[in-house]
Amino acid sequence: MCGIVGAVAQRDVADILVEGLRRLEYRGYDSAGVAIINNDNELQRVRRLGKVQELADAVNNNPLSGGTGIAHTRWATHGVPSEENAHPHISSNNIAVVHNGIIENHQELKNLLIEQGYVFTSQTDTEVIAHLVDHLLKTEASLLAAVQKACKQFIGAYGTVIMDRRDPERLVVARSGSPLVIGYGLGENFLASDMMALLPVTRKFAFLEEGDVAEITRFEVNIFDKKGNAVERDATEAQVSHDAGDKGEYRHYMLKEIYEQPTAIRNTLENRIIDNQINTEAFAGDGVNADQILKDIDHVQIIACGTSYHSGMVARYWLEQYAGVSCNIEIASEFRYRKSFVPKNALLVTISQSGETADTLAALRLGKELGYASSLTICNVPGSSLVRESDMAFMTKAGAEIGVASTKAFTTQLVGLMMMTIAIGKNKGMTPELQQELVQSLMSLPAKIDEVLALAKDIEALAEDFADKHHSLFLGRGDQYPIAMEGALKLKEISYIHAEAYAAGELKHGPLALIDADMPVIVVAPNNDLIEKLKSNVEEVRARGGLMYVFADTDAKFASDDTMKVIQVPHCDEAIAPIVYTLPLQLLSYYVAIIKGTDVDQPRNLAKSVTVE
Ligand code: HGA
Repeated sequence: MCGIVGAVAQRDVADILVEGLRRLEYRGYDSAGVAIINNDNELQRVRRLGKVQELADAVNNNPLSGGTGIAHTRWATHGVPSEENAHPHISSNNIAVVHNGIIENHQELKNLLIEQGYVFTSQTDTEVIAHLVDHLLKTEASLLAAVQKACKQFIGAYGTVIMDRRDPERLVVARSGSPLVIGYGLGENFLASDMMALLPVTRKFAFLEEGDVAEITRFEVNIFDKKGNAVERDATEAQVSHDAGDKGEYRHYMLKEIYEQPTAIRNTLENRIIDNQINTEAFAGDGVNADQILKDIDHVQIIACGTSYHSGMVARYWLEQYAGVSCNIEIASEFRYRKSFVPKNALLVTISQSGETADTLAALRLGKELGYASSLTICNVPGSSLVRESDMAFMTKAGAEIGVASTKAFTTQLVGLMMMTIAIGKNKGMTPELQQELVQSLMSLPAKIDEVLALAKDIEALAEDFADKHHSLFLGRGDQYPIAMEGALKLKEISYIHAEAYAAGELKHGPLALIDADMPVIVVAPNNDLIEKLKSNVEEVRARGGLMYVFADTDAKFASDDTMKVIQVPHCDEAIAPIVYTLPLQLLSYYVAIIKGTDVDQPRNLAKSVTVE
C-alpha cells in the first residue's frame, strides 16, 4: 500500500526521498508527491498522478533543495487518484503531512475545522491531519505536543509524518495501525513505512510500536508511547541485502519470484529439521515454550486474507488429515467483526506475507482478548507487527517479495504450515513413520519444483488460448480446492480475466450453467484418492461443450484431445501436491498476463501489504 519516506539531513534529500519511493513502488499506488523545506524555510511541494518516474522527472526539471522532507506514494482510499488528492497535504502554508491509513472520523473533524475557517483542497481524509495540527499549534508549545494532542482525536489507522516549515529541522511521526520504521544515520535520520525504502542510506532501524509518537531531528530521535512516556525502541541491523529489490535477468519480479521458489523453500526448511523431526525452535517466540504450547493445543483457528487465506485453507485439510486436530479457517475481515466461539486449548494462527495486514493484525488483537490459549504467526517479514505481537512466529524465508501477486510467499507459507502440522501431530498420535514420510516429502520439494518449472514453455503455449477470454473456471477437489482458488486469484489479479474456483463436486449445483466454449475450465488433477471422482466432474464439463486445461499427474491417465489440453505434471507425494500444483497455475497466469500486456508486477487497483482495512 502507500509508501512513506522522510529525512532530516544536512545534505539535499530530494533524491533520497524519490529513490525511497521508487523502492516502495512494488506495493502499488496511484500518485506520488514530495515536500521539502528549503534553506529559506519555505515549503516546496511537487505531486504527480501516476508513476514515481513522473514525480522524478518533475523534480529533475525543477530541483528541490533542502535537508528536511517527506514523500509519499498514495493508494487512494478517500478521494479519486488525482494530483489534488496526492500527499503531502499542506495547511496554512506551514504544515505538510503524509499519511498511510484511514482517519475514520474525518468528516466530523472536517466540519469542526471548516468552522475554524480552514479551506479543504482535497477529497482525502488525510487533509484533516494537516489542518488539525496547524490549528492545535496555535495553543500548543511544540509540533510534538500538537501531534500528540491531534492523535487523541483520530479514530482509525495512521502512520503519519508531519513537518512545520517554521521548525525546519524536525519531523514528527505517529503510528497507530500503519507501520513506520526509523532509520538511523550519522548526523542525519530517516523514516519510512518499510525499511526497504531506506537501505541505500542506512542499515540501522527501529520499529515504532502502536501508539508511538516520535520526534526526529538530525542528531536525535525521541520516542514517546501512547501515554506520552519517553521510551526506547531497540535498533537492529537489517539483514536484507541492498539489492533485494533487483529484477536481475528476469523481465518481471513475479517471474523472478516464481523461479526463486526452490531456493526459498530450501531456505525455509534449512536447520529446521533434525533427524527427520521438526525442530520446534522454528516456532519460537520471546520467553515462550513452543514445544509445550504445541503439545497442549486441541484446536487450531487460522485467520488470514487473500493468498494467505488459501494457504490456511490447505492447512485445514492437512491438520485434520495428518495431525488429527480440528481446525477452522476464516477471513480476517470477517472474523474481526463477528462474535465467535473460542474452543478450549485453541491456537490462533495468523498468516501474512508482510506481517502488517491490517485486518489480520486486528484479528490477532481481538483473538488475544477473546482468550485463545496462544498465538502463532506464519510470516515473511522479521520484526513486523504480527511477529512482534504473536506469542510465536514461524518465519518463512522467502526473501523480499516485490511482485504484488504473491508467489514464493505462498509456497513457503505452505511449507511452514506443513511443518506446523507435523509438529502438532507428533503429540497427537502421528506415527514416526508418517512424520518421517511427510518430512521427506518436504525435503523433496525443491527438486520437484525445478521439474515443474521445466514445463514453462508448454504452459506459455497454453496461455495463447486465454488471451481473448473474459471468464474462466478453476476446479480442484480436497486440498487442491484451495489451490484452484489461488490459481483463480492469480489469474484475475494480473490478467484481469474473471476467474472463479469451485470444488469440482459443486459443479452441478450451479456453475455448470456457465459452461460453453468461451469459458475455459482449468483443472488440477494430482493422482490421489479423489482422482476418479474428479474424472467424473471432467466428463460433466465435456458433456456440456466445455474446453478444459488439465494439470494432471503423469500417472493419472489424462490424455489431450479435442476438448482437453493436458499438461503432464511430474508425479509427487500426495502431501506436497498442493505446493507442486501451485507452480503451473502461477506460470499460466504470468504468461496470460504477458499476452494481455497488463502490468504484471503492479496490477491495477491493487497494492502489496494491505495496511488499511
Ligand atoms: N486515506 C488516505 C491514505 C490512503 C492509504 O493509506 N492507502 O494505503 C488517502 O486516501 O489519501
